[in-house]
Amino acid sequence: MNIEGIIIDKNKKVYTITNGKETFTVYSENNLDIGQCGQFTLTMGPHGYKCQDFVQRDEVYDKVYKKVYDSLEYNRKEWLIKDDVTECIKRKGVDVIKHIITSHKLGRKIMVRFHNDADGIVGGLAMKMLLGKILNFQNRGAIYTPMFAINDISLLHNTFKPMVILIDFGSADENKEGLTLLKSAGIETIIIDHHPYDEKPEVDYYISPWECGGDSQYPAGYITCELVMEFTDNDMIPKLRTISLAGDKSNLIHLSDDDKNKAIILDYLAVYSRFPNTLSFYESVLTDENILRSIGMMTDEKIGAIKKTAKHYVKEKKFDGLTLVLLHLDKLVKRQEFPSKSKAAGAVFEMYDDSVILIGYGKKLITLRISHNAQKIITAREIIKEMKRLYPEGVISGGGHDGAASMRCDPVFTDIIVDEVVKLIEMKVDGNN
Ligand SMILES: [Mn+2]
Repeated sequence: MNIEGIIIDKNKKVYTITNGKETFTVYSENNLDIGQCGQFTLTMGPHGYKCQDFVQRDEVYDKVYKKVYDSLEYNRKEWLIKDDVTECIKRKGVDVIKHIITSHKLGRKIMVRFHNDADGIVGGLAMKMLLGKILNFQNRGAIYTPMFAINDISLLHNTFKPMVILIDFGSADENKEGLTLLKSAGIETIIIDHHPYDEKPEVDYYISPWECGGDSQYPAGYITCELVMEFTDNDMIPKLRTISLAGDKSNLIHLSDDDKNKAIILDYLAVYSRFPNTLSFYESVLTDENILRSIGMMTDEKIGAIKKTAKHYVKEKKFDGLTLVLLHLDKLVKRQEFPSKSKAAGAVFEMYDDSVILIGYGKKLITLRISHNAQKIITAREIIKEMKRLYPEGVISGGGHDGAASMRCDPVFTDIIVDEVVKLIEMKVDGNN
């Protein structure tokens, strides 16, 4: 029997070959590699198929790809959030997911990197549930640094047509260097993100609500879940959607306390999980009521303690219809512990009502929280953009959303920049009155 196919897996001399419709387990004396494609001549022996002859033909890859791609059907009903933005994301995103599934089925190496918070974790989990076993990394921070890129290139460079998928980060300018490295190594790159950008990142596929007339309110994990659900019936994914929305405090729909608690638990775990392939761990925690309950108690306690002591580290300034809050984070939060400085700033921010700008600062971090109402005066992104312009050597990196964003600063400059942010806000308030 002759088949046109691709080797998608191997274990010593036993190969898995697909022709796009069926897979064959084949024994071969030849030393072949994953990704090799062409015509295989098979004979059936007492122990299964044996490869008698193999002729490499590169064009077979595209043929098999097309067969698999065209055979993928989506099975879906309505998205949780149904509007023009999600309609557009769906239209553009479904084909990208088809490409990912097909690539995975053809034996390509796929690495998923996700932001280390609830939203990012949800996106990573959805991808894992779609594809099964994948190489996954929790990305420390929201930037794809050259260090991470080199790490990934070294892991992937000898594998068959590798692909990197970044979830919930990768859009801001600071990612350029890392993304350029990936590109130069010939690694196909896909970003699913909802962070805003100045310049659209140059990657092979880019899925973002900002490309569809939306904004950060449509979190990356949520988008990933909905797109993945087009292709799989896994019953955990619908629940993950709302955890993502809760994690990034989206107010597009009403969210339950259970969603909010689970999001906080993922944020908690993310602070401490520094090992590779964390997704299986998160998955098992989310399905274990006992662990959920005990971690839930711990996070409640820690956030409660933060809220209680925050008043000692807070300075407030009242304007007409706006409260400006300065929060000293280094004393409030322990390094490398939950909640992170930015999550602590978020928790304190929640204690205020609708018109508030909070500036949380530590030795080398400034994090901003701006309520929806106050974003009419100025957004967190505008502030960071202006600080980067004024202190290019003081702001090491910075970015985020309109209502929540952070800057890493050279410690020499942090206090100066905080003063400058206050001045800028005062100026804007004056201008508005
Ligand atoms: Mn996010």
